[in-house]
Amino acid sequence: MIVALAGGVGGAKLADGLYRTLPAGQLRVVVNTADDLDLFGLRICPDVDTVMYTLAGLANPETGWGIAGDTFEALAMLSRYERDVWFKVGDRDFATHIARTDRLRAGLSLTAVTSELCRALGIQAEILPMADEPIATRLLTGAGSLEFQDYFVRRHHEDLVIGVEFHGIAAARPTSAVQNAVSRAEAIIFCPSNPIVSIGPILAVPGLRDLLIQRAVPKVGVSPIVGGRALRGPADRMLGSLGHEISAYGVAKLYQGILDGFVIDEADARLAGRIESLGMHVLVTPTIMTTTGDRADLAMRVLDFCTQLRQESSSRL
Ligand code: FO1
Repeated sequence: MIVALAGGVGGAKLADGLYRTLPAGQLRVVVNTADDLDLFGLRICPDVDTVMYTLAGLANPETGWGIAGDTFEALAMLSRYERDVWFKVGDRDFATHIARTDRLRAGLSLTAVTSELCRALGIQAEILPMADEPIATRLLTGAGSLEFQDYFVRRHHEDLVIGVEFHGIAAARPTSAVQNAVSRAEAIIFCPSNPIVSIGPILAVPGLRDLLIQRAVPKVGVSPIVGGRALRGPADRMLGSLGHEISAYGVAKLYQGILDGFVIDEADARLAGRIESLGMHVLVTPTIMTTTGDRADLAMRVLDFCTQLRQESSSRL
């Protein structure tokens, strides 16, 4: 069984490749929940839903988030009622949030509700929220402290980020489902998600980083930065404004002491030596996932890399 850590669209693509490559039931994806928000009285979990829709084959291929072919009639009606509709929730997507909120209000945990939704969508992998407690990323910017989706969607992630806070994180604990997944994993893969606001919150759940460090199995990350640029979103600018190198090396350095392998794109081959000096093995390979075939190809290469690391560590014993 393989565990993947993922945030939004980039992470969901590799999770999908792993899902299509591994035997049914052999993938558990631990997903960031610090982007979650309450809107129109509903609980919305964008990263959980992005992974869920992607694995179910429902995701909108143009945006990577939301549902393919969704309509926006409910949002248009809300606009007539003069409600602010900057966060584009489609009609079918609304149904997910209604079902989730209904079950949360009935007393189920986010983990249990997510499991119900995944089962209903026929997903044969476990999608595990990183925690059941509500956690909310806030970005400290020149325009003040902003809620994550306010920064990301409403303000088009244009503000310079000078600090990041995960509100509620101190009270959070790894769920028993996440603990169980990590303790049974044969390999752990950090998907190419934003290391600061997607993987960062997962590692900040008290106790989770140590659980990962303690596991003596291959732990491999895939860089979301290629040629000094984020494949999507603000990861490159965020790394820079927070004082990190804007490169695959800058990402690897954030994972130093946790990962033993790092996958970088051929465009970044010259960084391999520096990343190895962080104590990681490096795989240089094409990492850009344009087609669904690319997802499975990358997943296979990452899994082969894990097997190679496992063989090397057992031959050293
Ligand atoms: N991203 C956008 O850029 N604009 C949107 O209007 C938007 C709406 C939205 C609705 C539901 C959902 O699950 C995701 C949505 N996203 C939207 C994506 C989301 O804001 C980000 O991809 C993640 O939070 C970052 O990982």
